Amino acid sequence: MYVLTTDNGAISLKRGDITHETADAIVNAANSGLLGGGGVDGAIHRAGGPSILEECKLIREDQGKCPSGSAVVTGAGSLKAKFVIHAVGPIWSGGNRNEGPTLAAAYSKCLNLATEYSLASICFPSISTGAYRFPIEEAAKIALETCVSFMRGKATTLQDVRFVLFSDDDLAVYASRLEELSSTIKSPA
Ligand code: AR6
Repeated sequence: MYVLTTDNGAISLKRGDITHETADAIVNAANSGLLGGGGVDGAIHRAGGPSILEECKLIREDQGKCPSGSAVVTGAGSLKAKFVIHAVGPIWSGGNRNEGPTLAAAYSKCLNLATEYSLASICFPSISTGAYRFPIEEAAKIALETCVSFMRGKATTLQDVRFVLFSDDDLAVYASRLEELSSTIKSPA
């Protein structure tokens, strides 16, 4: 079990299919168009049913595309969740196009939205490390640092922040980044 405990709650890692998770919110690695795609996006729309796309279309009509580094909320259709938070990560293009801060912003936006909606649990996939080709070592560090710093520093309703990684290799990368972070965190004297 890979867990880092903070004052607010736990950040944990597991291998699995995010569409099978039970949580208040499941995060989707979406694109700016918000109208579905492959990877985890395709899996969430398939498993959750058509109501998720209908809500995404309404959001598109209302506010246009969702920029990278941001996120929007819909219901979760038939998933075992109350909400899907559709987060748009950056497309990797070498690392000099603000990809790191944009990825951190996408995670922060999800954590802030979950808090705004008074949610206790949230599941993240590894945003941007599939079709968007963000190197997973660096993405994992950014993802975990953003969540740890949020859970340590902010007043939040969140108690359970769960990363659901799709392969053993991805889980191993996240686990070693989490271990590094755990060793740098000092308990108060
Ligand atoms: N559960 C958990 N993780 C999954 C699942 C699943 N069911 N399926 C895939 N992954 P990607 P991105 C992992 O490509 O890089 C889409 O077409 C996958 O192994 O889904 O942010 C969107 O519409 C990888 O580790 O998202 C966008 O156009 C991670 O999820 C674009 O891809 C993210 O891979 C977004 O690209």
